[in-house]
Amino acid sequence: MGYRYDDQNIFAKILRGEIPCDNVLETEHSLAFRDIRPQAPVHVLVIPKGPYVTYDHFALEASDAEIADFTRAVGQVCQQLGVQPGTGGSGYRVISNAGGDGVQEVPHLHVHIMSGRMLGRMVSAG
Ligand code: DGP
Repeated sequence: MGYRYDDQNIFAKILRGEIPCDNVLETEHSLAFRDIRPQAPVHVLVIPKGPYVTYDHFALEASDAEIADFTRAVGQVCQQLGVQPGTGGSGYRVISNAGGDGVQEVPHLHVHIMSGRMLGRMVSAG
């Protein structure tokens, strides 16, 4: 079965300017903004502008230009937020939830960049 993109999802509405966001970075193919329900002092979402549902969808079907832009955008956001451990930042975690087991709420690919507190182990049950 192919990927089916719902263009009424909340991030599609943000991309169309129908609802506002706290913008962190915009590039040709990507947008970064603060999560509305932050789970860490720093909690930013990075999304591609294209209609991709999950990370695997994007990784398999996006153009090289989109993939390069998105990957660079994640790096630029980390730089902008000052979280890079290599340059004195306190570190961060990048997460992308997909589907049911991944507990994905919004069906438009996004990576969470979280930082600013000790984030604990990678996965907790429940
Ligand atoms: P998930 O799909 O489970 O990876 O998480 C979706 C995230 O999106 C969740 O942390 C809350 C955030 N979110 C949901 N609606 C909005 C919104 O309207 N604006 C912003 N900035 N974030 C949102």
